Amino acid sequence: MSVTATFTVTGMTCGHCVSSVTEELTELDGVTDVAVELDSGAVTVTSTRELSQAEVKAAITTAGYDLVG
Ligand SMILES: [Cu+2]
Repeated sequence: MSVTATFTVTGMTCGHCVSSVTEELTELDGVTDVAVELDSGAVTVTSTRELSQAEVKAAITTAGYDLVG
């Protein structure tokens, strides 16, 4: 099973921010791919299970950014 969900992250300004967010999200159980669009803040996460908003928010907060919504 593969689930794709898109989230909006604010506060990212450069490639380093993109790597931080990608790294934290990749550490979530079941995540197989993370695609970050720096300009729009759109973060697309592909995983083998449905992720909860809470765990995604926690990962993004740990990275130092904010999840919209
Ligand atoms: Cu940065």
